Amino acid sequence: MNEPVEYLPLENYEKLSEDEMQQRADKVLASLKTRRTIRDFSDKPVPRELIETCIKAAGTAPSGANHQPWHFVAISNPDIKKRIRDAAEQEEHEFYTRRASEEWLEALEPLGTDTNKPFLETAPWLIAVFAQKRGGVEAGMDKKNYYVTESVGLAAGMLITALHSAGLGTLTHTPAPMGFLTEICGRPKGEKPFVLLVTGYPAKDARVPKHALIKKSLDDISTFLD
Ligand code: IYR
Repeated sequence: MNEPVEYLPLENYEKLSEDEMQQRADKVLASLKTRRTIRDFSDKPVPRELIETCIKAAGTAPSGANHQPWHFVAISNPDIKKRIRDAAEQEEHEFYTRRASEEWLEALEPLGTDTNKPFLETAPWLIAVFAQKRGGVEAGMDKKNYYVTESVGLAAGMLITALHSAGLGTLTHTPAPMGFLTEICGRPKGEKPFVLLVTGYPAKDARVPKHALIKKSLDDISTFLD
């Protein structure tokens, strides 16, 4: 027979007035509106503890059956960053010269991206996010995980939000394919690289493509059935 579910009272719920709720939502929006994906990073070091705190924040994300099917590898070691840059640039060269369709290259044109990825060495931290096919609610378990992509996507979004809120710039980088990250980061074969988050301070002269400032309106992105 199944064990009965054990429940605990909900704790730490912050009850706010409607005015306070709106003010909080306005503040979150104002902050998130200032987030930009950047590719020009300063080499100024960022304390490891700040990165640890942001990873802990990401680790609070909801996940299928609460299996938390993610692993974050935070890299500041210059030799490892160089290995990652070399491998990524090799893949990107293939992508830009052979693999990408005309349509894809056209979509990327306004972003000004190319094979060259100096930020992979300049930025103080790279955070490789891995998705685990198997795991479980506790470390060391080996059960099937569920909604892995959705769960890791949510955690990655929360990581970006945490890093941005902490005053860091980020680049959501997806060198394709990124299988090389599994080997360089020493992760098991059952873990799939999900995204490589580049983070640090923006360079003094950091620029962003105008294209990235186009944001769809509320009407474009939502429907209310009330
Ligand atoms: N991975 C390549 C290409 C690239 C693809 C998309 I979709 C982007 O939004 C940006 C870049 C690169 O990093 O250059």
